[in-house]
Amino acid sequence: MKFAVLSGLILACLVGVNNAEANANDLASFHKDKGDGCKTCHQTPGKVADDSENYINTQCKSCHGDYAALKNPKLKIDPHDSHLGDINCTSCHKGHEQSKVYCNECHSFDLKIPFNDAKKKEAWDAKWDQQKIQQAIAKGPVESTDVVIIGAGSAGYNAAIAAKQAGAKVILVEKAPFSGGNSMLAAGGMNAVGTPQQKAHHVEDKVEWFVEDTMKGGRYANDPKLVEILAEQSAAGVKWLESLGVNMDDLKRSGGARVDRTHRPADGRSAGPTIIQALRKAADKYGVETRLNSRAEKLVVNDDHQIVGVVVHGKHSGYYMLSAKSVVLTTGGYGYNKEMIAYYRPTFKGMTSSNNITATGDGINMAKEIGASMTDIDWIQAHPTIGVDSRILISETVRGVGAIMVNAKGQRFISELATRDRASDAILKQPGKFAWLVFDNQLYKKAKMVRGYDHLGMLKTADTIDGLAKLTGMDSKLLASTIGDYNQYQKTGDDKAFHRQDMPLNVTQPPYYAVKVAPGIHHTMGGVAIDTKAEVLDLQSWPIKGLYAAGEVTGGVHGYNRLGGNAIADTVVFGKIAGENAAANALKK
Ligand code: MEZ
Repeated sequence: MKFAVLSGLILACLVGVNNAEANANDLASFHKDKGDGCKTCHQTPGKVADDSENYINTQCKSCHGDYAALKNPKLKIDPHDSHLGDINCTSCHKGHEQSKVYCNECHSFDLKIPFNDAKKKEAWDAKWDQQKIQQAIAKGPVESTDVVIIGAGSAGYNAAIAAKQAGAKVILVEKAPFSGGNSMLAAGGMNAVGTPQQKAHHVEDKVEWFVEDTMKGGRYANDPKLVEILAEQSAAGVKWLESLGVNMDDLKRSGGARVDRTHRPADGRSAGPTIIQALRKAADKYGVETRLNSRAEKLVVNDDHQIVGVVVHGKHSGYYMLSAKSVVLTTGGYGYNKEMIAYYRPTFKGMTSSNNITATGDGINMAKEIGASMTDIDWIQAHPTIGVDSRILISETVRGVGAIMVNAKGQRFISELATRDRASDAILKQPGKFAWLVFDNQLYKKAKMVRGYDHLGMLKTADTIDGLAKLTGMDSKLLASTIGDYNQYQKTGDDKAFHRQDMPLNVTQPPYYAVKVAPGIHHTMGGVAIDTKAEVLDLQSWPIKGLYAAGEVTGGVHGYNRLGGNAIADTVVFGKIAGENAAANALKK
């Protein structure tokens, strides 16, 4: 009886919601039909919200609860329990227009959202309107601050917190409705040398080794002065992240590194989301003003070619100029800008990308417009192991922990720990231009991130090697002999076939797993030229006064090929340097 009443109630609610939903045109009219006035969402009805839509989001949460409350354990894929973290509800749920599931941009989930068939409006950020930019400049600044930081990924947050700690007034602008950029997608970790973590794991390492590995990986095209700073300040960078609430106690090896120096969260979670969550909180705590839905569109310089401000295009506030003595570009690379990829590397045209949809090279283009110099702008990295049929990166950590890589027939073809450029080239020469990462239950238990791939349905699983071969279409005998040989190499510590340096695990314990991978755009090594103070250089190699940059928007740190774990290191070390110097410049008398 009780069950009947309860199920009747649930049904009535569902029917009620469905009817209301069927009658309503969009989320706003749905609320209105339920008797909620405009004030439910809007502080002052008729008046535009702040660009970040903070008020609306507080209202959403006050009625529906926060993300923890919205988690639904019955769902296999729960969009309210994702690596995006505690982002704004309005990132996906739109009041007066078509709602949008951001997860579908990278995953092949095809998740549905209420009102995804509402009227589609032209996106507020569809255009860069030069006339409006010029009008904003002619009108002059509507607001003044010490430092503007453009782009809220790891570099942006680190710069913002460092500048704020140095005493500057900081505004951090981000074009997306959520923060995190590419950093939020980073699976691996942060390279650092001389840390207590390396000591605890008995890893001997040296600053010179870090420098040498990075230079070798970058084919010696890197700026050695920048690489030295990266290595020298990496341990302090890990300490700084820890001071902001990030745990980096696990240690793994990435391709091209001679020892384990990639620091990762000890709970096995992906590094990027963990770091971004902590940085978001720290930025709030230190009073950084973060403006979402706010795209910087023009750097403004005076007649002496010094930075005086930025034109920002806000979702609700339109075009306005912010005056600032210092501006820091932390806009990331151009790994999701198809035109720029095709222009700079025609052979990569149409290749899949692991990048966030925000990585469109805006900072590079803005800096170019005011005469910034570019370094290695055409060097683009393909990561060898992007999941086929999605844009999900299968972290290098999986190979670092012990997975082997085989081709469509089941044969190894390169050391799994080769640098990314070599591994990607090798995969593209295999039949079908893809590969399988193969591992066993030992690795499944050790590399916790693998459970995430399993959860996403990316793994093939079988209790025998033969079964795995059947599932994946590999040749059973070849796969068995590849694994047999590898296990022998692992036992003797001598990879006679491909000279893999580190073989922590054999492949002997069922169940066995395979994940299909292929190369995809991962990192754009080139970008604005910077000096050791993270000042942006002009075409004569002089600093453009007041302009700083850090992270993937810059060139020079990684040469022609970035090593795994060096991106987060770059964003932390140079983000902090850029923030500190931007603050010092803005505050000097
Ligand atoms: O730094 C990276 O890009 C990295 C470690 C990626 C990965 O494979 O996890």
